[in-house]
This record gives sequence, C-alpha cells and structure tokens, in this order.
Amino acid sequence: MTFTRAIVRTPCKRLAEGITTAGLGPVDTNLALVQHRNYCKALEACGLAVEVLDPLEDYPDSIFIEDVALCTPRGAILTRPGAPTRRGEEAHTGPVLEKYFGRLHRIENPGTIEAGDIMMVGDRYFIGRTARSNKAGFAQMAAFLESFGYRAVAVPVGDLLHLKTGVSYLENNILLATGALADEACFAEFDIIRVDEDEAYAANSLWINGRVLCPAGYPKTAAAIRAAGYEVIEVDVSEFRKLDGGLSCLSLRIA
Ligand code: CIR
Repeated sequence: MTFTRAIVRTPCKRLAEGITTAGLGPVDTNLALVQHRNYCKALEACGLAVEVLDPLEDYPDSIFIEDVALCTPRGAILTRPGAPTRRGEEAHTGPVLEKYFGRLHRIENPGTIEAGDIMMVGDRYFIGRTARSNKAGFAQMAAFLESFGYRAVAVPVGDLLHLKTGVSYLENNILLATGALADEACFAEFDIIRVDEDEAYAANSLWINGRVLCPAGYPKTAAAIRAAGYEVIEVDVSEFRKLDGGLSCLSLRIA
C-alpha cells in the first residue's frame, strides 16, 4: 500500500465550539492553525501531495475530515456522521473526492457511520460499533466494501469515541492498541504493540508509506514504534486532542 495524496480541511474560526468530552480546557485557535500546518508538512515528508480545503464555518468539527468519507483503493464512500452537528460536512467533501474517484457511494438514513471507526488492513476493513456508527451504517458500509471485493469485520469498541481512538494498523501485521482492544479476539492474529494507559491517546498514530506519525509527548509509545523498525515523526496536536481528535482524523489519505 502506498498513499500518494492527502486531503485536509483548514480549521474554521469556530473550531473551539467542536464537540468534546476531553475536559482539557479551551482550544487555542491560533495554535491549532500552526499545528495544522505542521501536520500538513509531516504528510508531505511522507511523500504525499496535500490538498487543503477551505474551512467550513458552519461546522466546527469539519477539520476532522477523515470521519466523513472512506477512501479505498477501489472506490470511496461518503459517510453519514452519527453526530447531528456534523451531518452535512460530507456533502462539502463529496465534490473534491469525485475528482479522484468518480461516482461516490453514500451511506443513507437510518445508517450512521464515521470513518474514524474504520481501520483498513489490506483487503479487510475493521469497523467499530460505537455511539457514532450504528448497525444500519455497518450493514450499508459492509455491502459497499463487499461490492469492491473487500471484507468487513465488526469490532466491539466499548466507550471510546471511535475504533481508531484505541487502535491503529501499522502494516506488516503490526497493531498499535490500548486497553481492551489490545486483547480483542478479532485482533489475535496480529503482533500487538501495547500502548500504556497513561499514553492511550498515542494509540491513534498513523502509518504512511513506511513512516509513522505519532502525537508528540508520548515517549514510551514513540520508542516502541521505533523499536518495531519505523521512523517516527512526532507531531504536536495538543489543540485537536482537546476536541477528542487524533492524528488520523485530520486527513483523508488516498492511494
Ligand atoms: C467529534 O466529536 O466528532 C470531534 N470533536 C472529534 C472527531 C475525531 N475523529 C476521529 O478521531 N476520527
């Protein structure tokens, strides 16, 4: 798997009004802009051409663009976010994806799914069942994936926001995982790098073309990823963490 391109969305002025359960204090919007630019530079360092979309002022969480579409090597699906305030973001992201994928598939009511709940592992897509991603959303997404020749696997996620809040696939059969997800039966075949509870946020790290983007400030996890043979690029995303967002949700990656 090689990614060639990433699509990101500039933080909007109302970023600080995004949904959060983190309790980490107010978002510094100016710092968020700087961090977002540095994130884009890290993607470029991994060889990606980065397309930066205009901010959507009516959608404070629209910077978390990963959630509104699943981009696979064989086609793309626009999601239907489970968070009511995020519904509609996908319609603004569709036209740019049509440039690369042609016709898009779409999740329809009553389905809800956010792609932070979807982890690609080769031809398999692990899909978390969370408050954001319901049974109908899973069924619709699984049907699209199966029509592409892929397989969908449902994963119980517990209380996490999204599946990838707690687990990331680093290719080469290696999973970075925290908490109960590290012991989840459907992941038994993988080599697991366990992320300690006090660094749980770093379980959302991002493999791109052989390197791994890791949030800055989680030294044990960064060291464990390095020990597995990867170059680690640390990226400070403190302001996005305050909004429950991680590294993966800030971009759509396209093969
Ligand atoms: C939300 O609650 O929807 C945003 N504040 C954070 C979304 C993070 N998305 C992700 O981890 N895939």
